[in-house]
Amino acid sequence: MQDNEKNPVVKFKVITIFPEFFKPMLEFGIFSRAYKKGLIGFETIDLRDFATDNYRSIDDEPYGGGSGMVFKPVPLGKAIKKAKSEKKTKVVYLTPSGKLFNSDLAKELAKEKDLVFICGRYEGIDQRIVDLYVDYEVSIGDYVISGGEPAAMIVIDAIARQVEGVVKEMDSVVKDSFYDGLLDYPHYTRPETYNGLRVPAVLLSGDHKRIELWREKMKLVETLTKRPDLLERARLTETQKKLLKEIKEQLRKLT
Ligand code: 6GU
Repeated sequence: MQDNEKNPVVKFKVITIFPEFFKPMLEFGIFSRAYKKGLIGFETIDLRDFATDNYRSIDDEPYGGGSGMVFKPVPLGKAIKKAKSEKKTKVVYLTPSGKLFNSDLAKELAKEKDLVFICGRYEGIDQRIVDLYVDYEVSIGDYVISGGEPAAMIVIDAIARQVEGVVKEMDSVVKDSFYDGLLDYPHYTRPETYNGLRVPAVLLSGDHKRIELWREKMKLVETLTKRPDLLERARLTETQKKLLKEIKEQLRKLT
């Protein structure tokens, strides 16, 4: 898959044995629109093109024995060198042993101009590639999936959303879950009553100040009830701290 000719804000390059995996990203949704507008660059690099034998083999048995196969350093090293055309390229290796990906890391990586992603398969890649070339080892969660490709898609999409202009209204990115370390407030649309459940009255009041306050409060309620761990790390504003105190007091009264 070749990159478009425009001058993107961030360029993503993915080293993979399954380039076809990424085609839908360029066909549907927000990422595809940003790519077509030239805001973001995207390119896949087929690892097998860098194989050094007639069988196009890119993996081998692990030294020391054991199960699974390991990506050989020679083809992968060549693919990385090809991908690292620009000086300031950063290399991201997707692995369950990596640092847990989150909104802060997405924002940090969105400041880069040129990012290369290595999608592992099998037991992993030769450690010397990590030692020599990898800047970030990134995991998408505490579970194992069969290859780095779906993880790369997730990480790339999340980074792209932080690039100015990719999401039409940056306002909606700022209000997304996690942007300020909290979960989002609940959303409602027509009809007013659905299966006997009414939309919260405040949202129909037309009183924007009250609606804002309700939403701020609900973000805290959502986070407190579903992800209390996030609250410990979130840097709350004075207003949020006050609201949280009120919420906790109300909850205490209920129990
Ligand atoms: Cl990045 N890759 C694989 N294979 N499994 C994972 C992962 C990545 N993150 C969590 N599990």
